[in-house]
Amino acid sequence: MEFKKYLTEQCALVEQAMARYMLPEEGPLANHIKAMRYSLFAGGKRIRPILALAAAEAVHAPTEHLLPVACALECIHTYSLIHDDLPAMDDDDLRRGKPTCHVVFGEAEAILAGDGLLSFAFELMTHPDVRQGISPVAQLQMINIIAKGIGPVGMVGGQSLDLAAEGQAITFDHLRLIHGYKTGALITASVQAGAIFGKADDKQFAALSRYGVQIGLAFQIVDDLLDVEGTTEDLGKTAGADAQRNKATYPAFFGVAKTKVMAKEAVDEAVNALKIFDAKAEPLRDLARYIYERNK
Ligand code: GRG
Repeated sequence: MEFKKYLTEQCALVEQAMARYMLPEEGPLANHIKAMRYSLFAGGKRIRPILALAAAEAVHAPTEHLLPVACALECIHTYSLIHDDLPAMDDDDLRRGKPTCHVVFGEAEAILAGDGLLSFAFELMTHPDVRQGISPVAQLQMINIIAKGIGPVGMVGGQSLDLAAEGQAITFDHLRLIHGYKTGALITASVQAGAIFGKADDKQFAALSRYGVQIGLAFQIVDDLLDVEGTTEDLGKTAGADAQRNKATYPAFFGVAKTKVMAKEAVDEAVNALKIFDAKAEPLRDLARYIYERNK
């Protein structure tokens, strides 16, 4: 119950910050900004920003000046969803319970809305507010880690591998590689960004990185499971889409029961990685359990 309250409060904090930092829908660019805002404010669990804030909290850092970076992580995540849903990629018409960006604004504007959100994320990460909580060197290090996590040897590379693997017989090792890049890299980078902002020492940074890798893995395994067991209504996106596209997934390799065990193992390993931290890391531990138990 206490964690549920924490999650609601952190989600509200992120929503308020996004409302504060996001461009207003006015002037000659109103339609472009409207498309960005449409997908950004369509709901979403806000897991990546909340993870960044919780990682900073775990090393006893005040998080107020991390908020622009938290918002940037959500902008990046939203851009990836908009582009993932495009006809040239997964061609989905439902996301976060609403028609996808390209259905509402057209394909070209949806591409630009994604590009706009990605670029705006870099404005947010270099926002003057962030500099009040971090040295310029650490800020650069944080931006570098996020850029790597979302780039060619991260999320974008993972998406490329994922598309190439569609309909192909791939090995489990290759599936793990895809998941690690496509989903895990941004989640890990979110945790690491919070750690750097919070001035984590080397040992703390290594532990938080191990945590990030494991929850990234758990997140994607559960996503695979929800595609099989969840409903379109709960998920806000089309259930059963992986099977329809003949995608390799954990349940396709191992069946549902074993996949659940594997997700739980990843969560346990994530929690285990946090044993050097005190009670301030409790939200991170709870977030790992939440990732396993979520139904959307
Ligand atoms: C197009 C560059 C590019 C990358 C796409 C994120 C991604 C890579 C594709 C999305 C496809 C997908 C379903 C991936 C599985 C994991 C995932 C990112 C799920 C959606 O994230 P949630 O559950 O969504 O955090 P909300 O809506 O809650 O933010």
